Amino acid sequence: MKRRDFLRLTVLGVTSVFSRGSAASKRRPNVLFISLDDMNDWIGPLGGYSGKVHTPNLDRLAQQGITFTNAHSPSTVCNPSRTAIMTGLRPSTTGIYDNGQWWRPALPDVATMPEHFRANGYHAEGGGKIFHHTLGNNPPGLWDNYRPQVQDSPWHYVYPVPGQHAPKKGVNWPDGFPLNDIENVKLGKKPPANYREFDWGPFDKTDLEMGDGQMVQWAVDFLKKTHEKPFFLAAGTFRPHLPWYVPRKYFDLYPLDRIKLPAVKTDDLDDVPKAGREMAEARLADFELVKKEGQYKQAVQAYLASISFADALVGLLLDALKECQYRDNTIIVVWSDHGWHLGEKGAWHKKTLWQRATHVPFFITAPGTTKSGSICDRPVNLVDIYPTLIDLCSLKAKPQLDGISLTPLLRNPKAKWDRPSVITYERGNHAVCDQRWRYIRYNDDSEELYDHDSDPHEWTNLAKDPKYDPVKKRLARWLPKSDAPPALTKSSYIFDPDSYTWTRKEKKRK
Ligand SMILES: [Ca+2]
Repeated sequence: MKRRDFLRLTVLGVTSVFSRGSAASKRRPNVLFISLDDMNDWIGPLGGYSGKVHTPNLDRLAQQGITFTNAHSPSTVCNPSRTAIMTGLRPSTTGIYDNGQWWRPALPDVATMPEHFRANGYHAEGGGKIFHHTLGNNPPGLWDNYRPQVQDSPWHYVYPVPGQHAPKKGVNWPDGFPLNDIENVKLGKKPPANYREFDWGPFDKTDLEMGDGQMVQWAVDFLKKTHEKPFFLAAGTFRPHLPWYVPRKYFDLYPLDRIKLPAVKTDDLDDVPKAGREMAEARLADFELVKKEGQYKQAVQAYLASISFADALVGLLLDALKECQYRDNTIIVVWSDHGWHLGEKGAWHKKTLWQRATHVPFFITAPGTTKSGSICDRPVNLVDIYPTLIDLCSLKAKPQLDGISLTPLLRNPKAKWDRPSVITYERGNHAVCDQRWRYIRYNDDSEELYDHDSDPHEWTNLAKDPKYDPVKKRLARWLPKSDAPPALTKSSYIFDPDSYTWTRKEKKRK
């Protein structure tokens, strides 16, 4: 080796050691963690709606970083999905399968994402719907500061007021309830299954007057301030969750004569096993009521308006980040807790294992790691967020988590990726999705198999065709090895909102 080359290598070596040292001493990245509620894939970057949808801010976000076009939620209802995302543990590991269970008493020692960030020197602040919104799911002590949800709807009757963990008394009915004028809703009769949320219509309010808008304003104010520690800032909107109340201008984006209804095949469920049909039919009466009342287009319009409202709120957060001192050192993660059926496969609501319920918006912008405008069609799951953030923020590893870090895909969206995405709804029912197929196995061993290359609507169940046995076998290997027994239901506890404690009810003595 010539002396000059030796010197050059030495200098390079010294330089790289130096830069590693300076990177380690550099402030770790902040995280802006945005959660959306019940937002399916009817958004610009995912193209799930056949008409024109207005999501300019999610479109802009897609341009900034990476869009996962084949991302799925861990479950298809709020509490199990959010518990899985925030603990990094699937429902089949925790036994949290539905909204009728409290996650904290079932998992007293599990460190949730904000707790793990705090244990690693971060300031963690949360607002709005991050964990499930009903009483008993937002225990104090998870965050350095938590700003409870402000509701615009009757959900308020079970929800704490800001700064308190106790429930607010009384019901927050909007003037003129129900705005959709459905008689049964007015009378509080079934169907619908839950009349308190079964409503839609415009509010004459500004974005920031809405509960979600107030939460976003709080997050914007947070970003404007100077923070000593790196932060994990979580902001969760409630829309597009029912009831679909949003400012009027979002309804005006979707004239009724331009509303496209989802494609539905009339005999679609004939080749679906009983377990799947029961999931589809759980809210059949709700769907029939929508149609009988002549409200189908209005409901689709209101859902789209709610998507566009939530999109505008994401835009306020993106703008605030762009204008603040943290713009170059903040990771942005945006996700929705599951999708929503508006008639696809005859289903209304969530709680199925099909594409419209499991396929979700999911975006990450990680300065220095993601490239702008990347698209990744590898199958991923939101349970992967926790290990990904551990990786990106150099937090202490948690090898027991169920997901895996997505950083290889953040760097190279086309990286080889054999791992499918697994979705669970109730005990022992799972879907396994890879880049082409969806395999569903229910807890009675009945099955479905769909080929997305030829059947994007999942209309033809191929599970009974022996030709596809190798596909089923390959995907079945990824089914959870065990299905944890369900955690205790809420009825097993007495919950005291003032002390925020859950006490097991004593078993009745003879
Ligand atoms: Ca939800």
